[in-house]
Amino acid sequence: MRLSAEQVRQFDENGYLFVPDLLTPQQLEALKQMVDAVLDGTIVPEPGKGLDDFELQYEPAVIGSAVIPRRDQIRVAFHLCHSHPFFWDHATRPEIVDVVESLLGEHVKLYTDQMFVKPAHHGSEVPFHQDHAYWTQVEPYRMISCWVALDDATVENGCVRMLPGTHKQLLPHREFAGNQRYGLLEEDVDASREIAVEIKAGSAMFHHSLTVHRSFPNHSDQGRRGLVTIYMPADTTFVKPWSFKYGFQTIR
Ligand SMILES: O=C(O)CCC(=O)C(=O)O
Repeated sequence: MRLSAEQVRQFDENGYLFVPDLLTPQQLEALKQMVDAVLDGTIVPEPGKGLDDFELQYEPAVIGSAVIPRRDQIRVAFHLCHSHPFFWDHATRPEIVDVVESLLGEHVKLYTDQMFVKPAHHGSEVPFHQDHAYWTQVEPYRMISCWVALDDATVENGCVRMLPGTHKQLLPHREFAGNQRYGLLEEDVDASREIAVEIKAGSAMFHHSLTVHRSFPNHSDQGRRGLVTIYMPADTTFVKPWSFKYGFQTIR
């Protein structure tokens, strides 16, 4: 779906855009089944990738627990689209890339994906950050993430929270201890402007790589998974070396 001029204007103003019903119920169901299989370890990456398992980050408070299922111990799964063709097909879906093209122009490269799992009861927070603080190898500072909800994302289970209009400049980030080693503190931003973006499963939010956002821990009974695919304009300049092992392929 190409965006309307009004949707592009909203994105330019806020630095993010909600897109309802991006996936059909059938597409969502197929995606959830594959994600469950990744989390349960019942599928493995495509042969030839040199990987025994997907690239996973675990929740430190529960890693290795004998009583909590593996799927509820995982915090983030990285680079699924580079490890299994099903997720490549998701990252290059016309429904998503059409929206990205409306925002970035007609030549688009795929960077990667990250699945933020946030399991029920012990999903941990993601502190305030701008994605581009991790990607300063590329200029201009303008990449796009598509965050697709696999479960209903609510205030209770830790939906993503955006600071509208913060996509105009890169803020100095700090080194943190813990999972997310680099981010912003509350005092670095105007947190009073924060919007909790609740998203129904199958719907999506697209955000600019400079828009400040975070998510809270999940203390609820409902898991909250979001699959994020990340794109850059194909004419991006690499101002510093970025030896990303999967490379950056032009997908449109
Ligand atoms: O899903 C989350 O909780 C965080 C998402 C995020 O930080 C991102 O999409 O860049």
